[in-house]
Amino acid sequence: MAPTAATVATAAQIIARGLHAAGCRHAFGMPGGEVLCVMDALVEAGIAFHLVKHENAGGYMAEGAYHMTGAPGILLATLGPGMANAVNVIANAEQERVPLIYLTGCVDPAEALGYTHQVFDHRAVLAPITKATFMAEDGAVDTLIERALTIATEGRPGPVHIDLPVSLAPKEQPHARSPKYTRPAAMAPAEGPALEAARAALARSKRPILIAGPELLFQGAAEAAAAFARDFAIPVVTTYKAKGVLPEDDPLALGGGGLSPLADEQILPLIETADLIVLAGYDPIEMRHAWCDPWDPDQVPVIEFAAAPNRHGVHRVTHSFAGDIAAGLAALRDGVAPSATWSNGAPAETKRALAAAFPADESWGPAAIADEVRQVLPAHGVATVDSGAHRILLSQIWRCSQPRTLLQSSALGTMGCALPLAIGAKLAAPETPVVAFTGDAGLEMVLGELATLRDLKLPVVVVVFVDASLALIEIKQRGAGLANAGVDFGETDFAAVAQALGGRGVDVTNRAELRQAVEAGLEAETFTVIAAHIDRGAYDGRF
Ligand SMILES: Cc1ncc(C[n+]2csc(CCOP(=O)(O)OP(=O)(O)O)c2C)c(N)n1
Repeated sequence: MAPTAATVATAAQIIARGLHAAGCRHAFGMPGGEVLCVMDALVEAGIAFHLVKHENAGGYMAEGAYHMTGAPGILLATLGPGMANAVNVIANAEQERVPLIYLTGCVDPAEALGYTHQVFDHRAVLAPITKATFMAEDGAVDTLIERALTIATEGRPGPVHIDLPVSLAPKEQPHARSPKYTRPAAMAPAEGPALEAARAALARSKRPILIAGPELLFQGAAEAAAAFARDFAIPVVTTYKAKGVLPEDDPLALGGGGLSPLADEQILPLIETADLIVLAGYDPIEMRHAWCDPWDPDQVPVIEFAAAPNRHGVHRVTHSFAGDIAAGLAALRDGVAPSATWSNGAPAETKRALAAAFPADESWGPAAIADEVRQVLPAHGVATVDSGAHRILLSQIWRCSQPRTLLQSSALGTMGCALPLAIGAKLAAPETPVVAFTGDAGLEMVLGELATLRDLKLPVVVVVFVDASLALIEIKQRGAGLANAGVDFGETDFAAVAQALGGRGVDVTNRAELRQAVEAGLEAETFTVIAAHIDRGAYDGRF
């Protein structure tokens, strides 16, 4: 039906309304003259626009909001320098499977033929790190936003870029349809020989193991996977991103693997003795080299349920079912009676060995910091953690009883994500207590976003591990027998910086001070930075 004159919307309004219809309520970014119209349309559509200090951090805030709401994230940047500032977070969204709509302004294509200031090919920069990149076209903006949302959310989610020419944004689109965004229903595996063989393998198995990954989260299939594991007494290893799929105090939960050699030393030998491996939403993009070809699918049945066909070549499987993972697990167990597993008690022994490898009872140090905050933060509280030595140790120690309660960049593994992830999560779920853990170098990358916390009046607690060192890289440098260079830096007074930016700042050097600071921070009106001082070398031999 053709719209009446009164309802004719501009290109920017059509995009904004489409995003609103998809559930988006928050957008983040830094405007320039070229995107003012888009910003205005977002707000008019009912999507709050949050001004950030750096576009890249804005993308992580959008991701944090996505984890809390399930709606795609929105990042807005102006042309040229604005667009280029977010390259890291777009690559991150691609690797971490985050549905992110990246809106940028651009000069009109006709103008770009004879004008060079701030002009380069945005789409060429973003093509390898997005699921799709589009230039909006007059008369097809309605189709564009529908396609962008579908592509960002279907299968394995990821970022989609829309470049909107300056003069198209305010242009009325008289023939536009109202946005219709239909999330495709996922497919269950069809009956057939592959499914029958998989069922037979489950029925025969005495030593099954389940490896759970983040595709369970975006498909809402975590509970189905946990129930399957419990009903069939199958021990569960997760990636870092999938921690909490099975509450980690469950005897069957073996915690997260993939990044810590010390943890993998315990986990991989157990996998080697399994007689059935079930991969549930497992995506090896989070895993290091030890997880390349960790099994031989000709020797042990490996049954994979994935959101989309795997083309990664990282490992091989016996049967692969792409589509609805919960439906896949239901089809697998259909008609199979659970029986006793692991009569040798090996998974319980692995769990004990993992706990012994990562003791958290030290009087002070990085493990004590994780342990103490875990005791204070309620089970539904959300923690974010940056990249560095602190992340690997914390991810092994931190127990999640629900999924999406430890957010991190575990595929791209970028620094500078923890603070903005926490900001986005807190903004989208104000009742949820949120703590960000970061190294001192990681925090120094994004210090300006403390001012964003101030402006948004969010009482996020930021715990910074202060050791004046790029600890993870210093360990590698020393391990390689290289001279110390480029890994040490001066100690920043983070408490003073926090106060200067309108927040609270506290220095702590023991468990009691830390506990008190976290408790006070969670009750405060504004943000708190807790500078937790640890010794250089505190991570040596720890992961
Ligand atoms: C954007 C980015 N730059 C560089 C790296 C490489 N890198 C990984 S960890 C790390 C050190 C981080 O230091 P800090 O934040 O102090 O944490 P720590 O290792 O001391 O826990 C570096 C430089 C990275 N992952 N991301």
